[in-house]
Amino acid sequence: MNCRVCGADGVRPFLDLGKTPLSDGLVRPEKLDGPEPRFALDVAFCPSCKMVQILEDVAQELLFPEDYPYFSSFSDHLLAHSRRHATNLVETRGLGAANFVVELASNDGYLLHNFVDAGVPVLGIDPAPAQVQAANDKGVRSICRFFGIELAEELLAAGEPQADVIIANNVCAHVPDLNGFVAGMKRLLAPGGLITIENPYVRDLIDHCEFDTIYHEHLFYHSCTGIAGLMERHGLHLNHVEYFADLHGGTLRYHVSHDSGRSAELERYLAEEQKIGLDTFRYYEGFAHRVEHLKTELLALLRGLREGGHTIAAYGAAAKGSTMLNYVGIDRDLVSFVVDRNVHKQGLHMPGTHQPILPVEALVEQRPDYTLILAWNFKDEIMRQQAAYTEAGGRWIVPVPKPEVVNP
Ligand code: DWN
Ligand code: ZN
Repeated sequence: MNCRVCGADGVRPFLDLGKTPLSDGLVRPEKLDGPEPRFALDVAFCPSCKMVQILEDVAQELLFPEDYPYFSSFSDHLLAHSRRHATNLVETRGLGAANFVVELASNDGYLLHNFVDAGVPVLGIDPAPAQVQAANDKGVRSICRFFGIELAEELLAAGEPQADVIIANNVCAHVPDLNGFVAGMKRLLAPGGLITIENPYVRDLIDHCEFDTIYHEHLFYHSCTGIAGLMERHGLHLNHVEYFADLHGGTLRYHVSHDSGRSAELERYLAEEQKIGLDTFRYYEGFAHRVEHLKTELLALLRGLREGGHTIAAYGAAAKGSTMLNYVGIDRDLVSFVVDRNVHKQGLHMPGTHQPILPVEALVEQRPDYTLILAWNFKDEIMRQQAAYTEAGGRWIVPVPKPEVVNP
């Protein structure tokens, strides 16, 4: 088992989530009785470059098919976060018509439209056709491609300028050739330019038992230590880091450039990661036991409610929700349906466990006694939005960090 990033052997597995369907592989009704591919899902730690990674390779075409269902614009919280980020960059870097901002994995233009509104030229790059179409429809110039060093060279050869800002949110977990991806960023970044990279923080995954954020789309689980080493190997430098506790269960935004120099905040994070041993296998080796305990607790809670005659639904046909349902073994008898605001997901079924995905109105219409929040990273926004369900007596269950019934 060689490391995907540094090539060293001796990568050490610490969690096996079993044969798992693809988390965004939502099932069409007519395909429910058909074959559904499942793949092993093992997570490991590289003692050399400290990168946490999964061991299985699933073809990108399978992970990101033509009908890839994830659209970023279905979360008000994420849209507000993105707007703040764009506005801050425009103001602090004085961006205008003479500048150029590129987003890698730009989805449906959820973030870049803020730069367009500010008169800053942009280019969105994303491999999902429907999302790219949605971005172009809203005036965000986007191309449907996977990014890497080849595309960076192609863009420059075609006359595109180097970028003053490159944004890469929730994509550096997804790219098999992470080295080619970073080399492409190095090539595309203008002198004095800035790269900002957002990813869920592997420390929160372990500390808050967020095992459901592990799925085949997410090849890597990042830390300051891992990112710093990765960037140095490509002539880039990690300069600063910001933390957002309320995004995707805990997100770090890494600031990277051609120039060296580390902020006090980054030095603090690096020292803390070393102090808690996040750069050693010891930090991960007890995690599987904690995940197994959460599974047992959640199943007991759900089975107890069902044996008491209560009905249970779920909220959020999220990729993490698929890992949660399949690993814990939450079938349609325990949870009868899932609701989701994303119209592209409604009418389909959850991977593996096959609960139907309904519009969110079904919560008030069908009034299940309890609703398990699979998209727990947005639980506050969701419970606020579904106040009518709560007022009608509906109760909420949050699965991580500890399965419990919560009152908004
Ligand atoms: O890298 C990724 C992570 C960071 O986010 C991608 N795999 C895409 C995504 O993963 P996910 O599918 O687990 O993401 P979300 O954004 O946590 O999924 C939320 C789901 O809940 C979406 O299907 C949209 C839905 N939703 C909703 O129905 N009502 C979300 C909100 C906020 C709502 O109010
Ligand atoms: Zn490595």
